[in-house]
Amino acid sequence: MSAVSTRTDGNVLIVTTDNPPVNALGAAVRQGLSAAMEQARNDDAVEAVVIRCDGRTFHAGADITEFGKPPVEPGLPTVVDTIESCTKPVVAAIHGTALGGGLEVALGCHYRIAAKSAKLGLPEVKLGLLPGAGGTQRLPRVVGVEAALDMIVTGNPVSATKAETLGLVDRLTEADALEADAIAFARDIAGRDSHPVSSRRDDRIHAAPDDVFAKFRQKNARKLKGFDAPEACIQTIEAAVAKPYEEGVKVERELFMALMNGTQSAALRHVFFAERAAQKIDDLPRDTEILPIRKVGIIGAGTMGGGIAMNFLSADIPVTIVEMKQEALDRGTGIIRKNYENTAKKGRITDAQVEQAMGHLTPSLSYDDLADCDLIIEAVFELMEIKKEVFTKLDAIAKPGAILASNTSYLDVNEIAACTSRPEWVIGLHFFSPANVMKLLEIVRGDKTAANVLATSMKLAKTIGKVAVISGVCHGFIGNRMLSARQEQANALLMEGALPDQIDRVLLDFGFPMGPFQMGDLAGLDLGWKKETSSSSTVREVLCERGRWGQKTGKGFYDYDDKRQRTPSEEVNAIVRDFARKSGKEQREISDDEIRERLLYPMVNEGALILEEGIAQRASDIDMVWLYGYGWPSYTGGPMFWADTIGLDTVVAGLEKHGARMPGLKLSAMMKDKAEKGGRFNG
Ligand code: T1G
Repeated sequence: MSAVSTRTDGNVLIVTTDNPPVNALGAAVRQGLSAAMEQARNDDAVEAVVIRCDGRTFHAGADITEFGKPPVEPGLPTVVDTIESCTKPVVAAIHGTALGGGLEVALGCHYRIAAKSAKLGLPEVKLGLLPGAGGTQRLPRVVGVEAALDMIVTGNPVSATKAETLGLVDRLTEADALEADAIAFARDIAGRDSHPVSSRRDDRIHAAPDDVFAKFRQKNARKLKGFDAPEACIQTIEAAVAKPYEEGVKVERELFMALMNGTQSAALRHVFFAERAAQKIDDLPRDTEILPIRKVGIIGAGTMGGGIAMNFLSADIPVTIVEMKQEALDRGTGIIRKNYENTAKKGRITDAQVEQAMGHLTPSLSYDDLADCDLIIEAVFELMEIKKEVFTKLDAIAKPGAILASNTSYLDVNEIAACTSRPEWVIGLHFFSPANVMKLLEIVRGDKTAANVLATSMKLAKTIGKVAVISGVCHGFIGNRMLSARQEQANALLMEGALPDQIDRVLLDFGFPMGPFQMGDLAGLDLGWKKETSSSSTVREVLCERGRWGQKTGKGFYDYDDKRQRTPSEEVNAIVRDFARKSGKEQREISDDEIRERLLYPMVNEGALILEEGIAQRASDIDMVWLYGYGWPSYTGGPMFWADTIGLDTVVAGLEKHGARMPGLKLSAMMKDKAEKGGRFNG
């Protein structure tokens, strides 16, 4: 059965693609569209054409699984040109999402009709690419330079309503009336003498001020730092303004191929599929029962509890939040409201949405108010005995079939589950701070966690907009366990002569939003520190004893001004040198390369051990943890994909070279074996 079929309705030829799941423009679809246009050209009874798709969406782009493989004719640029050059009017009927090559096909059409619920966009930049089928030249001619810059460089889709305002869509309709309205529209315009041809339009392309590109680059410099594709996107739109269409598409093709053959696009395509793979739990049947989560309980209204609550409130799921004392409860619910009001002030939500979310929140001082919750998440202090106390109480009050979850970030979920009579209903749901912002959710699977509890948690993660990754039980799960391996080396490098600023700069240059010592200052160096028991046994203790608790006291590893701008501290450098001398550590000049290798290679090695132990299902899951939980630069694909890119032999050689300075490191046998065989973590 061909992916593309045609039928006529009077003088209109309807070309329908049916290529689940998202009507990607793979080779068969491109060939089918070309053949359909041939049919339209040769059939005199046909006076207009409608291009539409069956299923949940219009074409959602080129088939990403074909990238990197030998090209199959016709290429998408040719298909789009064929559509555009048709002398009979072609109407695109858009529902769901017209994305990437899909929107380029629609731009090749002479008219576009869209369901009001549709979204239109060119997200190629998110794959480290740019629109490669004329989109960079046609879109600015249709919507103008500013709107095109925004759509192409951010890759964010626009609503059909916005698209109509921009002139990208000619008419809006109801989704269920789309096909009929498109055919009626096509029949209506069939008799017109001429039809708009995007590539030849110049009524909008020259309307932009000369400094539009300079201003755009300046405004977005920080956000786009490290990525190759955004700048290439801007250059193609500059070409659209400066050159005739035929010349502009040559610039587009050249830059497209350069990106396609680059490492960043390979990494970002890996991220695309890794994010979707993470949702799959290998040993769970696809029809595993999903439990309804209609009401959520949260214990602890502190920073984590409050942030976690917001995820459910924003998804219109009622939350009962419990605290021990009224004052703490008021403070916690007050911060939740303030966070929403701040978001509204930035225009990202309306005041009505603030009230709607807050309307779902029930503060309480009693565990009994959690008795009818479908899911209860504990977010109390990170101490095992406190966790056990809470779960023992929960076991007594929670209804049968309620999921009991811990937001622990390190502790043994099996041990917590063992203090209940229902360990199969216990799971770890490890959110990342700020929990209402960070996209990652580590779902920690205990030895006895039931399949329906796991599957329900994974589904719920998607409902609240999280990227969820399954982790087995070990200290620190996937993310924090690898972070500890890095921190150990960061502390060792400090003792050997590298200063906080140098170490942090190496990771900033690599693409992280901040380095280990900046992170420490942000989280607070006094976390887990007790003045009474402090004994100057680590640099961190000495800093705390000196009141250097981090940003909260205006000084930590760095000094901070009132705008929280950091400057290296001579006092800290002296403390570090003094500490090293007292610990008999010889100080030396250390290169940035050594620092990068000693911070990142042990993380990769720990990731390999995590894979060997089956704590993570697949290497790409580890990449998702680090991208969405710890700011690993996405254009390198994550630690495991990055290691594949630089070569596992390079990582193993680096670890062996620095081995003497990593006494505790256990080299992963699996990684060593793959390195010797030229293997990769990600297939
Ligand atoms: N190619 C191949 N497979 C795709 C695909 C694509 N373009 N889009 C989705 N899939 C698969 C996906 O892997 C998953 O598979 C299933 O479809 C459902 O997707 C020349 C160069 C459309 C908004 O970047 O953003 O055009 O896991 O889970 O949440 O200029 O998919 O089930 O096996 O994401 O409902 C540009 C990518 C391509 C859009 C639907 N297009 N897709 O979201 O479902 S580059 C894109 C999406 C291009 C041209 C260039 C989303 C979606 P599996 P899903 P969803």
